[in-house]
Amino acid sequence: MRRKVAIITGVNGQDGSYLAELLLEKQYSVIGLVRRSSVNTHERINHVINKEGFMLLEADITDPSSVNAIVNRYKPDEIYNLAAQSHVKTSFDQPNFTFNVNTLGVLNILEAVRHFSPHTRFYQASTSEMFGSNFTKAIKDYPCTDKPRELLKWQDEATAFSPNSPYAVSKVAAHNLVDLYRRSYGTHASAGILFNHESERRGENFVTRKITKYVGELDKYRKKLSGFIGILTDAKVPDYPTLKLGNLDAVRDWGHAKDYVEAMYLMLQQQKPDDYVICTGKGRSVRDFLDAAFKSIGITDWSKYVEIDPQFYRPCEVEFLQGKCDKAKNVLGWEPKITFEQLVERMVKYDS
Ligand code: NAP
Ligand code: G4F
Repeated sequence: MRRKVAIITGVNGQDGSYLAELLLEKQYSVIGLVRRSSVNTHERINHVINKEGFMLLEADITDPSSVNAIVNRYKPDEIYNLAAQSHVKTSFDQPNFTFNVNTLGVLNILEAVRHFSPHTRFYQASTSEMFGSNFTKAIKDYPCTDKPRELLKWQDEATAFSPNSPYAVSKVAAHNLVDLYRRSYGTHASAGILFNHESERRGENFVTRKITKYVGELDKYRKKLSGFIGILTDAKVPDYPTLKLGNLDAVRDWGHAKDYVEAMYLMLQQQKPDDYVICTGKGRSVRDFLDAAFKSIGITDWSKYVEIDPQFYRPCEVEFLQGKCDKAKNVLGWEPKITFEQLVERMVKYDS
């Protein structure tokens, strides 16, 4: 049987590495694209590089020549575009670069598909950041109980976009291009509106991994110390450096990346291209994440370890993201498997 061919851009990123594993398990030939670097950036994919069916090629998605040449040569069944300048705070400092990669890069791939491989199915990594401060709301009544009325808030495919960063604006523009190419040229292009997803492979400057790296290191240090001074209490380890963070009240809907790449794959197996929200449905604050991470190493009061540093505030913040993914559940049959508690525990354990 012919192996399906898939191209993954951003294969050495968090999601790219999980998706490469998934597609190889499904017997795809996977072509992973990486941009040129003076150092080795393959840390997350070292374990797949020599697997049968995997090939690594160099291409920068901002360079149409390299994109055109690869799409024309391999005419893949599927392209998953995961490459991006994906850090929201960085996008305020490097807006042009962010637009070049996140918007023009997408245009380059869509054009390459249109001209050289129109049968190719395309996945675009859209994001819940596109909703910005917007959400849909409803009041839930409990008529037969004394329970107070509850205000419910969420974002789904019907919620209007209201981007709050250059990153989010660049992703809205790319999202609109996907829709335009679908309607104009019949391109089989789908966009996954993914809420935050993390993992043991998450970049170290995203808030979850920044926290678990710190907590993991602290755990190792406390264990070493307890060898000398016995069982440790909640009391702060003397002279231990603090963890400097920004807005602790922001709410995010955090899932595990391994579950989310499954949704990407399912989107491209559908007859009809479409957009899907992918999330867990449960928002938690950065404080909640801190609670869970510190609790996993036996610390309930983390206040002595954490310091607010305004340098991590953003010029414009997204305060609340909590998705509703009924469409993905009904059409794709997708549901997240890894819980928030398991996610935090896995990340802290990996970093300890
Ligand atoms: P990530 O770890 O930052 O990976 C992004 C990858 O893109 C990196 O490997 C990077 O290469 C590559 N890249 C950047 N610019 C490139 C260029 N010009 N040409 C080729 N490759 C380039 O991000 P992620 O968390 O895996 O996210 C994957 C995608 O999903 C991104 O588009 C992101 O915006 C989107 N997304 C992520 C989340 C989330 O919570 N993780 C949620 C919604 C949407 P280097 O390794 O060389 O830097
Ligand atoms: O971990 P973050 O940097 O992720 P953010 O901004 O939500 O973006 C991530 O998720 C998006 C999906 O919604 C993706 F599209 C995007 O590519 C990326 O993967 O920040 C989460 C929250 C923010 O509200 C931020 O202000 O944590 C807050 N925060 C507080 N202290 C911090 C810090 N964020 C970072 N990165 N570093 C801090 O010290």
